[in-house]
Amino acid sequence: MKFFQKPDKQEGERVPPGQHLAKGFPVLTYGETPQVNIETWEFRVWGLVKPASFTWSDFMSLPQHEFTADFHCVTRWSKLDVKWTGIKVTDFMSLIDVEPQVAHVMEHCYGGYTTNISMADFARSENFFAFKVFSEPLSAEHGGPMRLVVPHIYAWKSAKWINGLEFLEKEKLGFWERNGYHSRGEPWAEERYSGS
Ligand SMILES: Nc1nc2c(c(=O)[nH]1)N[C@H]1C(S)=C(S)[C@@H](COP(=O)(O)O)O[C@H]1N2
Ligand SMILES: [Mo]
Repeated sequence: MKFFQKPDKQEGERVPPGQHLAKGFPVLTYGETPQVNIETWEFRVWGLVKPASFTWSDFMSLPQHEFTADFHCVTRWSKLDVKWTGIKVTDFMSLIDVEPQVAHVMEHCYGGYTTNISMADFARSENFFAFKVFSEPLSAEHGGPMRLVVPHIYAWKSAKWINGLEFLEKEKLGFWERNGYHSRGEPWAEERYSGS
């Protein structure tokens, strides 16, 4: 049994260069999987924004949508048509007061992982905070209870166990970005490593 399958023609057009289709849904985590309880779950915003904190029920009172999106890991596996349930980043953004000079965002997580993204790549209506995948509550290993999904960028920017956003004028680098990964990570341009 092979772990990776060659994409067929139709699917092939949706698989970025240098990627193969994964069988199943691999888990890619650096370090331990945090166990996060929704009763005590807290999501904070800070930096160039009016500081605020949100509970699980604050998030659940926002409009919920189904999203179907392809998922591309920089370690060269992709998974097409992942079906998620979540809340649009743009709906969440309407709750907070970000200063006009903000151009970058640092995503923060339970467990300490960070990843940076430009405001232009972040504040898009096709990006979402996911709490279900394939109609089931998101498992801890896939980032439950809540993760970010940014479909148009390599999945290391889709922060699992996300619990905060830091709004910045100048770019700061997150965990993988400090360790040689590209600051943007667009899969069709194969922006895998910094300097590429
Ligand atoms: N907090 C956190 N988020 C993370 C990671 C991580 O190690 N910690 N890994 C990233 C990477 S490299 C990928 S490919 C995806 C993998 O998501 P999955 O484990 O649900 O497949 O999560 C991303 N988000
Ligand atoms: Mo990844």
